[in-house]
Amino acid sequence: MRIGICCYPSHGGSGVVATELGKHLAEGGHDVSFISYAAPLRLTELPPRVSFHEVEIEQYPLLKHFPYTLALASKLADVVKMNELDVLHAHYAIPFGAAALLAKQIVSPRELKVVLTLHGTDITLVGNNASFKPVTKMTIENADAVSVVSTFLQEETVRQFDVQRELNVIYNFIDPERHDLEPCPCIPQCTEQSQKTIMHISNFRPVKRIRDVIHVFARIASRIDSRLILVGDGPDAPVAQELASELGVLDRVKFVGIVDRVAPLLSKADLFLLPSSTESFGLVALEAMASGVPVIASDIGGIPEVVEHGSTGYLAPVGDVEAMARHAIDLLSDEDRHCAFGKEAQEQARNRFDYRLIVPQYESLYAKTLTT
Ligand code: GMT
Repeated sequence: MRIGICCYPSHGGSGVVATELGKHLAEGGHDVSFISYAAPLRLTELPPRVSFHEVEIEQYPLLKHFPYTLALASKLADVVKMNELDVLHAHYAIPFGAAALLAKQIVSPRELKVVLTLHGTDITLVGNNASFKPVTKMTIENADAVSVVSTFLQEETVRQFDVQRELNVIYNFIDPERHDLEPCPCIPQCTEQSQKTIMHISNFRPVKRIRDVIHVFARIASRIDSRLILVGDGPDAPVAQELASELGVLDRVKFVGIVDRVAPLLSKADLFLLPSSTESFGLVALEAMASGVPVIASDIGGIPEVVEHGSTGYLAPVGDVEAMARHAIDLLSDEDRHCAFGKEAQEQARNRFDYRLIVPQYESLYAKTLTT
């Protein structure tokens, strides 16, 4: 098939899923065209059968706000015609789903199928905002096929947008080999390493509850020799720094910034924290598990579909930093249990979320749209 993928190129989970999906599809023999305003973070080089098309953003004095969605729709239509695409796969309803539907109209009567993947905040936050809600609903209703990244998001989409159509659950995925390249974190943590490494990776937006990350870490650090590695960047990064200083743990917090490969860092972690207020799936939690790192997270959204309380990590109510810290301290103080959790996390990540299980589900969805 000839597939176009449009997504956010930045370090959010939807861009990561879209990019890795495109690369695996190309490995499987499909032609894949990425369309975005910048090359996606994990598309550092172009593998065979992959092309990248940049949406140009120009400023005109007349336009106070550049209408990116329209420029994107025009570019999508151009690439559809030029590369003779069969399917346009939009990751995130706003603006990609809407722009893909516009492109479909532009190229009409040429046949083009639009597949939309809803990732989470496009339903729970952004797309649900009154300024976008009618467009989000129209996009979900008019795409040729829609997938969602968890059963939670499936139910939430129906609840918030009152849509009747089929929403196919296709989970996020990992490439086990990528995590294999790194040493199993069980080895250093159980034999040589005395200082424990706690890790958090995100885009530092309010939904990630960065303050909770610092509060949980401060409690852990008061009982266990440990350091906190913060990976990523975003508006709440200064909040983390201020609070860590206030709580007297700043010297044990390291800010790594944005990285394109998280597996090497995860191989150094003993525990991963994800105390988000909402999370439709939690791709970073899955990546941590794939590296054998147990997860302490909020019992919210799609996280319980990924992290199993009491065997691959622990879940606690949103904001319950006491419970999260208690679970973390208990786990880090019991080497046997910590190792068992790490191994179970790695096994579940590989048995349930290997890309070889998930990518064919997208291929079937594309094939289904092309036969209807
Ligand atoms: O909030 C983020 O982490 C970014 C966001 C995105 O769209 O890039 O992530 C969402 O999509 C990921 C990939 O499907 C999911 O794993 C994340 O859980 C989801 N984030 C939220 O729902 C907050």
